[in-house]
Amino acid sequence: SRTVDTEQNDADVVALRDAILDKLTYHVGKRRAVATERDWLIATAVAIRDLIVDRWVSSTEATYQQGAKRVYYLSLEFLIGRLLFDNLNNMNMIETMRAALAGLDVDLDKLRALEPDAALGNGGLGRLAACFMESMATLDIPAHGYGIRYEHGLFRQVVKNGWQHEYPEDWLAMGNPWEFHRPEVSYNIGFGGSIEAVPISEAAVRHVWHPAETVEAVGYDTPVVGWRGRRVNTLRLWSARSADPLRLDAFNHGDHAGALAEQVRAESITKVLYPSDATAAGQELRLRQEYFFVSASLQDLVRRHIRAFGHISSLPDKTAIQLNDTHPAIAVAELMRILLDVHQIPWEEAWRMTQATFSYTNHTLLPEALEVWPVPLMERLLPRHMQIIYLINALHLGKVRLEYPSDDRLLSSVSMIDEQQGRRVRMSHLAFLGSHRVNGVSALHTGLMRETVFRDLHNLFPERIVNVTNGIAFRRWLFEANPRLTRLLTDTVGPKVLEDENALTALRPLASDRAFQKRFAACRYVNKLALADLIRRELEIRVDPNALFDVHIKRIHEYKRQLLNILEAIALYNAIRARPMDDWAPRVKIFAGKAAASYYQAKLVIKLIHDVAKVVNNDPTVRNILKIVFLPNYSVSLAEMVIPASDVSEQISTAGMEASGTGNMKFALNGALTVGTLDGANVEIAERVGMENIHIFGLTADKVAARRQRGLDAGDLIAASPALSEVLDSVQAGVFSPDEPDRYRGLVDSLRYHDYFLVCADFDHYFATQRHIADIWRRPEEWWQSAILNTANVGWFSSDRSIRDYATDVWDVPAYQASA
Ligand code: DL6
Repeated sequence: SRTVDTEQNDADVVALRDAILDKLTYHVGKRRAVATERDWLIATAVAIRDLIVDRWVSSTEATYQQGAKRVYYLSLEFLIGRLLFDNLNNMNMIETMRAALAGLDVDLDKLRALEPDAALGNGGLGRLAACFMESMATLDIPAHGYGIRYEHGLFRQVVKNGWQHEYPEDWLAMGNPWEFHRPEVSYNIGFGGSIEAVPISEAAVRHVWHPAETVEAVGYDTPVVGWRGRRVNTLRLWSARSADPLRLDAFNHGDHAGALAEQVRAESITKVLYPSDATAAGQELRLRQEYFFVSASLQDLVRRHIRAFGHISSLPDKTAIQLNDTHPAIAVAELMRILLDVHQIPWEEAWRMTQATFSYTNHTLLPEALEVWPVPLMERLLPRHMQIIYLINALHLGKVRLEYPSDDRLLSSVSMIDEQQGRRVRMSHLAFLGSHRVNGVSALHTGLMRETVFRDLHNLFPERIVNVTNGIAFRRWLFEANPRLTRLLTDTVGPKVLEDENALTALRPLASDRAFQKRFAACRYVNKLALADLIRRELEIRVDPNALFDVHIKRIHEYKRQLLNILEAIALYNAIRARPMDDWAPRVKIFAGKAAASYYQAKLVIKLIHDVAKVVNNDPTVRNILKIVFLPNYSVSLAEMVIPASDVSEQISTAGMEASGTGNMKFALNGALTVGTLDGANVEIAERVGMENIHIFGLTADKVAARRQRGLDAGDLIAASPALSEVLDSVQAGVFSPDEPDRYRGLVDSLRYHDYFLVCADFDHYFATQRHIADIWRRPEEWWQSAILNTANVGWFSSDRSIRDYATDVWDVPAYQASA
């Protein structure tokens, strides 16, 4: 049978090679002799896409035939990254493809590196959406993702002299081989205008919205391949265009730019990913983006439902719509509009259907990231929706008033209209009231939701808030990103580890096995060699792959406290200089991440990291004991390279501020030890790996709240910490910024007098914890035992588990079980 297998493999390789050549000729239109690497990439992608399409068609047909309930995931962000390896990996075709391309003298790994990242998201929220799409396909859940096909995704970060600069990213410049343009799938999206009340009986009127402006939404479909091609779902992204391509009369009169003005205005809706990541989003364009994609998606899914089931009334039985944060929350009013105005469903029934259909995930408690839209803007842009929101609110407040007749505080807290700084619509309240389930993304975060932002709504609707802790797609973050470790795992545990995340627990007994530890460490070492090579090529900095790689990669934000990390680096630098002959564990501190373009403090932290790196990396006393590296233009692909090469994972947010984190899970899965606060999902990681295998420090969320109550002046703490005093004094004095000694004066002042993120409060404990980690690093048996136990115990953080939780607790749909 071995011979039969080999022959089959050979036949597969030949068939694939022929298919690629065929695509090169007939899809790309090139001869082999003149084909560029880009041509090969397209031909390869399209060849594999054909195989995917076969599964796609059968998945779609089966869903129609079974009349299955569908899940719709509405998200303004899908941080997909590259798809070539993801698709090959899930189709189990990496090696066949490698061989087929080798026969054509083409290197698969070169093609992989050539593919642009689809960066249609800012950070964790968008990446979670991508992992969830993959898990839904893997678990055989009929699901569609809906979002925006941004022409320019998250900006390209270039660091010049330590300062971040933003440039437009251009992922579509070479075309996108994965997507299918669907010009026939288009919907009109209205904005502005007026409402006409047309009497339809003595007692009733029908509202007709006459928009002042109409934009067309056109669909682009990308197949989403589940593990082993079990199921292929659809990610449908909308692009905007104007109904009329140009005004010919104006053009013919010589007004060439004016003739295109409408087109430009329409297309601007899907031009760029909104750069907000927890910053106030007050721009009209953002609201237009939100309504645009929500309206197109709802029109599309309602049309599909009616085609499959004949009538709108069964919508909630056959449809679950997940609102990924409040960005799509206007969907609640839009579905009400469709039910009331288009299908003439009575209000009570329409509201019941809406609540039964929607559920909403909250991803942040940060006040500046909770969307509120000024009422005048809403009235101007979405007049009919504003009427509906007023009525939902009036009925809701009427019920509350009946139960709590004179509680004005309660009424204003649960109202959808915030009256505090002008009248603004609270999108979180709209999403909450329009949903049957509202979830947080880690146990701690869900608890805080119940106690803080949603406290009063939670008391009114105590069943509504549930927790679904986030997860990550192991296919991408272990199998694809770390093939060496994956091979070790399949050799040791068997192939079931690829199917069932719980199989990782079989590693536990091996954690103290020295021979296994060595094999585990060897995988890391090879990954570190590759990363060291990248650092040398990108930054011309040489790092020692035997040093401890201490990694902090994520969006740059004050609450994520890259500042705490770099201050700790300065303290370590001071200590090394004070006692250069001590037995220091060599360490490379690696940072990467983007700051929102308008977020000055975050950009200043990037500059500080570079300034400190320049001094430390060039100081002969430090020799190679400490190196500091900032890798520019952080992306999904960069994370895939860095995480498997990391020894320490920095998850050091101010407790109570990181809703979950998902990077923390990726590192732990790949065997890095976490240094972290009891924040977000770190809490649950600690529960699973055991407190002895994670390095927790700092104030807890309760203590953070208490400390903030007492005031934010950190004078007493600084005075009590010689190390911190020395660090702050040197930064303030311009030791790291001799070209501009006052550069960090404001930053240090805010730490001294307004330490909102508790950097000073957590500093000493963080510093001591880092030294403890260095001690363990010097005891390899202990280190690798701990690393292996991390990998062994974090199977629960698979996004398959998260999606199973959604399937049972939120959507009421069946999900595939490996053992079934
Ligand atoms: O739930 C995904 C992800 C969490 O892991 C992060 O902790 C959380 O910050 C992020 N939330 C957002 C929303 N805006 N903000 N901030 O990106 O969601």
